[in-house]
Amino acid sequence: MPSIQTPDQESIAQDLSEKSAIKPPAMYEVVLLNDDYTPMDFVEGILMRFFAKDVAQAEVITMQVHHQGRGICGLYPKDIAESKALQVESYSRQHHHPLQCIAEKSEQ
Ligand code: TYC
Repeated sequence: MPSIQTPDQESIAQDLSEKSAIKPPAMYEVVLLNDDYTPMDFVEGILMRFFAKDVAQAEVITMQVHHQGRGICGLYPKDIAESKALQVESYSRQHHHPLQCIAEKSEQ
């Protein structure tokens, strides 16, 4: 077996190692959007129930969404982020609130 690779073999080996390299999963932010109707205490409850925030953290994020239009609830792998966003919207509709929650790919 020759130890020196031809240019072709080299580029194939490099291609394979790049493809099989173990990368951390892309992370997604779960984001709450502001609206004019959902009560503040309901949003705080969402943050505690679905994102394990304590009261103080929930108040800070709720006010951030209220004043800035959006706020990050947490960072998760894609399937978990999408599932949480769906659960939050479903729970909100069950309680007749229009709260919107989305999952967005993180740039970090
Ligand atoms: N803006 C809402 C109000 O004044 C409160 C609110 C906060 C709504 C955060 C949605 O994600 C939200 N009642």
